[in-house]
Amino acid sequence: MLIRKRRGWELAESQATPEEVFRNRRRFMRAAGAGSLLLAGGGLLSACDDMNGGSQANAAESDAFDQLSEDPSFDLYPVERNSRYQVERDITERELAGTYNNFYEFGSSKNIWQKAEALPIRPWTLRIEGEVEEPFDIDIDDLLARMPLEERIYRLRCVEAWSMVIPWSGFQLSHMLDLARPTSNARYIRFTTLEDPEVMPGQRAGWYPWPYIEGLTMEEAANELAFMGTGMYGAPLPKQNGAPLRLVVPWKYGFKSIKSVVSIAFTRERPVSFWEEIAGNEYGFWANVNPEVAHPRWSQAEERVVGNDERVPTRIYNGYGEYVSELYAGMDQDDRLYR
Ligand SMILES: Nc1nc2c(c(=O)[nH]1)N[C@H]1C(S)=C(S)[C@@H](COP(=O)(O)O)O[C@H]1N2
Ligand SMILES: [Mo]
Repeated sequence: MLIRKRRGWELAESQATPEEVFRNRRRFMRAAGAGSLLLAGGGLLSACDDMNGGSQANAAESDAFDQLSEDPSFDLYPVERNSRYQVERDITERELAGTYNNFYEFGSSKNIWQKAEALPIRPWTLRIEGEVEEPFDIDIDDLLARMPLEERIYRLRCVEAWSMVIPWSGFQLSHMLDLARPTSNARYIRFTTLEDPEVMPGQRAGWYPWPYIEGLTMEEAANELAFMGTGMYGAPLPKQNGAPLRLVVPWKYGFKSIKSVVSIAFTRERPVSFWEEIAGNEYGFWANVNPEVAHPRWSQAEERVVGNDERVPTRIYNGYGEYVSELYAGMDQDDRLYR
């Protein structure tokens, strides 16, 4: 394996590294999904269960970040790191985070980054609607100019039992709540991904309930950890990672962190999310990371660290219990995942 490990404290280097250097530092990508966690059974075609990955197909030089210098928000980054959020594990190699992705709009393998280059990210308008004082549209670059951008290093735990550690750039979701001015009727937020089958081949597959939708309660959205990602590794968000705007909720399984968001709607009723509609008994609304509640088809007790394939114990709320366990006090263990 040719994957060089970068220690957490080395991030400063990558943060300070100009895009030129990143782009010239192209690496062979072999590792990632190769051969791990082959599961028996699994007749059901659904959510995120491409568990043995697909990035081994990508055993060539990747230009996974070439697009970024053309992004109009390029000069906003890097942004200052918020040191409140520490992760004791190594930061995932940038190349891996940018080439081992789940983005079903572009296909069900992990190797979709080239296809995602077709995603048009400008102009990009975010619609704020539903139970708000006044619905409005905001242009992504106006939004970026108004939000206090910061960097946060968060764990990412996919329901497929692999994990990464990613330095996101973006802003705390609560700042956008202030901007949106929800009414007292708002109990949930429904996030929606762009729908455009012309550029998203996965959306031509009729058996999925497009567009991708995710939801949070207002209390979850107001939690300090809830974050809107606009960049990563000190640069704008690559398209394959959900440019220009995606949710990042690190205490929940990765599928909750919806990519390429075009609408944020405040609702009275709990939204039904994309994977919940496909298989609600496997991918519930709450989807809080919980080593004790197995997925119906596999254990969640351990996770595979993408980059070195180490197996480590999964942590309740993905290690963020001190921030979020209050939100679920009194809720039944199983309900946290399935209901
Ligand atoms: N719109 C959309 N958002 C999505 C997905 C998707 O298929 N479509 N996949 C989810 C899953 S299963 C995971 S694990 C994360 C992966 O984010 P990353 O590719 O940036 O690591 O995105 C989530 N957001
Ligand atoms: Mo996932």
